[in-house]
Amino acid sequence: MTILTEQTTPYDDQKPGTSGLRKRVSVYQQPHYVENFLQSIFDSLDGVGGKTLVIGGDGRFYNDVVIQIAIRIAAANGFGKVIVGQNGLLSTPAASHLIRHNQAFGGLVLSASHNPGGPDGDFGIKYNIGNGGPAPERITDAIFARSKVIDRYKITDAPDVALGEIGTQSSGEMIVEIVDPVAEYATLMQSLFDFEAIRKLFASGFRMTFDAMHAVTGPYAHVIIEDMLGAPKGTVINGTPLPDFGKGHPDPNLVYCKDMFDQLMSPGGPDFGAASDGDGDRNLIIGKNRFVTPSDSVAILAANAALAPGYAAGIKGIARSMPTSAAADRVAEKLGIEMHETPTGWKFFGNLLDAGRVTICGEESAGTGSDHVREKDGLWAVLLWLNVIAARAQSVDQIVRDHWATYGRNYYTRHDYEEVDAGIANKLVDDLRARLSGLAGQNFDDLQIAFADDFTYHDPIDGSTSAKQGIRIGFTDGSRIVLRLSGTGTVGATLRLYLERYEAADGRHDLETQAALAELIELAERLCGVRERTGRQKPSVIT
Ligand code: VG1
Ligand code: CO
Repeated sequence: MTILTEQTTPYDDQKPGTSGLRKRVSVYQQPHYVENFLQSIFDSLDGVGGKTLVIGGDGRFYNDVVIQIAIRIAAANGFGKVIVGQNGLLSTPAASHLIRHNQAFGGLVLSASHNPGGPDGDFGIKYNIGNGGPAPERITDAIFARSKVIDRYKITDAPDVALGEIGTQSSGEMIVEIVDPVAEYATLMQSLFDFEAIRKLFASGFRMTFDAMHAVTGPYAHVIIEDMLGAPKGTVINGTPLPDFGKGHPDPNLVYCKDMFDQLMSPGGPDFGAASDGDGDRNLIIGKNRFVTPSDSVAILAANAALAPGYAAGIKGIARSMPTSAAADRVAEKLGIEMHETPTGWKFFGNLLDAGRVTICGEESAGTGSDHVREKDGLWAVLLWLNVIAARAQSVDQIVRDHWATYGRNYYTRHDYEEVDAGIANKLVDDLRARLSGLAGQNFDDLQIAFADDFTYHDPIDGSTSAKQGIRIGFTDGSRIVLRLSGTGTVGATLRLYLERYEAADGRHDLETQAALAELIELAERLCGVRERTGRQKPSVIT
């Protein structure tokens, strides 16, 4: 085995977005594209010699190719050991757990998450640091800076590793440990939740369907939900990971999980439906006749977390991303605990979790998690819901209604305009930003603007500042319009418009969401002009 130093030329587009570097597979297939980015990551880290790196991905097309390259580049850069999920698979939360459990230096998560896969789909690489969470901006900025000037990378000529064989191998001087992707994670889940109570729930006839969307959670859900918790075989559907996710779109929302939604809304349907995304960090929760909005789910799980053994001592604080509804804020207020508002993306929760300031975190994009790992965690959210259902002996619908009756309801929706011309989208946001300072105090029908700004986050732990994180227009009655550009899309720009209106505990909670927000949706169009300026009649996706 020899270590080779290969000459290369830089690419100018290797800037990590909200969650790693996501590009079309064809972009990743360009000569040295993967090698350049991986070497840029390793060049941005100090003291990797002899250290351990965790590597795994969601099994999408190109995963197997990139893992072999990553192993050879890691060996050439002096890592002492890599821990790799069998067949290259690790869900994002399981990767986070393995990094922490093994006190690894960091990890590579190979995924484009909820984006479609296959030769015409997307691929992604994300670097996670030793706490198990996505690298903070200070590191991703350094990686991007390095990628723009890189002129060589180091790689070995070692043969491919047998990714299917559990056990220890070597690649050159480096140890390669292939592990069962599920085992450690399942043990962690067992330590947090009342498996006995959930087993009894299933034994009593409670029926559930879990859609793994042909993505990474299949093996996890089969083991945990069917084998360990005793749900009947067949509870988990689409449970075999496929490189193209069965040509589906592994985003667990009401568009791509419409069949499940319809089942849950039908009289003979199951009691509970759930799904997760490509890399297993998102969750969809639907009860019989009740879809749970992700923002509500964060709030409800925070309010009920103490029912699960792992959180019996109570939660320390809650953090939510800025566009996520304020439902969780009301829970934090009632519990008398800290509440934090962070920019979009899990990397901003890491410091708060590490400092022990918060226990539960969440995003409106179907991401919920806790201090058990440093990523959002789809199956964790599903298991916590099951634990709460078992402990309260109530249906999802009852739990949600009770919550609203206690805290009030934050009607909430997100309208996405996908693959918009990037020039138009950027100008729209810039123009709106320029008008923000004059908006406060203005009246629109019976709504008055209380504040309008471009969100800047000041991290209370490390003092860093992240500016331009999305436009917020808040109204005196608690309603809110938020507009931001997605940082995970790979074609053109995606505009996300988030709308929220608060209805007090004694108010009306049974309105259809779009109807409840109709006035605000029209006002958002008057203020932002998304439809007018993009020429779109309606959003691509409404969640
Ligand atoms: C989206 C979501 C964000 C989430 C991110 C990664 O980012 O809005 O909440 O953290 O995806 O999720 P953006 O920049 O496109 O809005 V995942 O499951 O794709 O890793
Ligand atoms: Co994901």
